[in-house]
Amino acid sequence: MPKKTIRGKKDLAVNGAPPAFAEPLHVGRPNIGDQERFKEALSSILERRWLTNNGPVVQEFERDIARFLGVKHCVAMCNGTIALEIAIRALGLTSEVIVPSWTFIATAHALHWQGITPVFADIDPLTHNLDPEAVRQKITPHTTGIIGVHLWGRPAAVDALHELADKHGLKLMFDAAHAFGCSYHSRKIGNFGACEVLSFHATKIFNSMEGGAVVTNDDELAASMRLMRNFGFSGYDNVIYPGTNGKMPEMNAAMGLVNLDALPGFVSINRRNYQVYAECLANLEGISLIDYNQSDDPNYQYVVVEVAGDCAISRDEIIAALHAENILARKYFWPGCHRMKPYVDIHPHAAKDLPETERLADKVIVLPTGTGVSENDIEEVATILRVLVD
Ligand code: T4K
Repeated sequence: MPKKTIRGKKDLAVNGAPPAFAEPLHVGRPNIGDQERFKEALSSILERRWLTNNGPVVQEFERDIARFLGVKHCVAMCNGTIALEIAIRALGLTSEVIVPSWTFIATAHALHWQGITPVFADIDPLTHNLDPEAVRQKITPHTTGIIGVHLWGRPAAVDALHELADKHGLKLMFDAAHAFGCSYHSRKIGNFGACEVLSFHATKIFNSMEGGAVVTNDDELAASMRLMRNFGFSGYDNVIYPGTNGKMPEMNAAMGLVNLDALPGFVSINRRNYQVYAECLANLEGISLIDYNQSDDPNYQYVVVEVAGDCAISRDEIIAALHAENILARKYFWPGCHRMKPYVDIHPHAAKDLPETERLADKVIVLPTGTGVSENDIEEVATILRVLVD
């Protein structure tokens, strides 16, 4: 709960006043469903003494996720990053793969970690997603695939990327870490490309504490990913694939099942939060909230604003002022993967081909939302923003 009245700049914490919130207001506070049901599920797991290695709860979780998304296979994993790595390997990607730089670092790392070069293509400033024309310009004889990201849960340019991949004989997959439950042309995200990767990290709208999955309609791909997540074992004593340990523990699947039932409630709170932000921030000079298209079934996981170049105060000053109030807004995904050390080493001049990414990286703020954030909290955040840009 906010605890002070703000009438002007002198009431702000950056100017010596007490912070608006006694406890931090987070962007990624976990949404948690029925705690009693989770505790019961945990007791059963302990009684059964089957804790991991494709246990019954994981199998139920996989069936429920596949049904919810209308996809043939869900291969549950220990987190989204390992799920990306396994999908990349199972698809046989090598050499160069085109990705956005405007994404969480895991998208690029999952390639780099396996000796594949992520080649960064620029984004469309309106959607924040890969610009297919920029992708086309990055295709070389070494390119083997494209990873689109449905950033903020807004679908990537799925059709155009499919067309491009088909034309050039490239594999296409999607990082759908933000897009659980969202749709593209009335089909759930999860059904596009060769496969799509989900994250169920604690900070995601739908979480299994840690967790992730690859979903696909390709039987062969699903079968090879199942082997790869379990060291390549095909029965006792027989390894037929290179593999790793990507298994989801039973406890995480239990959390996932409880939260899957609660998902409609989480989305409706996020939608309400988004609408309150939209009302409170309307007509605020220099700050604009990104839109969601109703027909894409947005999950409203992220409340993203852009600070205009001519705003009275810079994005970084706003972030500093919000943090002083205990509002832990984030600059996701500043400064762009291409400006992080491992990728500066590989592509020292990447920025010149990424003008939209560069521009956006200096503008974006992600504001707190989720079931832990109330209408009052949002009104207070908006009041502070209004005073800041005044
Ligand atoms: N692809 C994309 C596009 C992604 O965004 C991600 C992950 C991945 C792939 C990889 O999926 P995973 O391997 O993670 O399954 C967070 C998350 O750790 C990460 O999952 C997420 N994207 C990314 C966007 O955000 P950080 O480093 O910003 O997290 P952190 O620790 O600063 O936490 C964020 C906020 O949430 C803080 O204010 C604290 C709060 N929080 C966090 C946790 C873990 C809580 O209140 N409770 C908690 O339990 O990366």
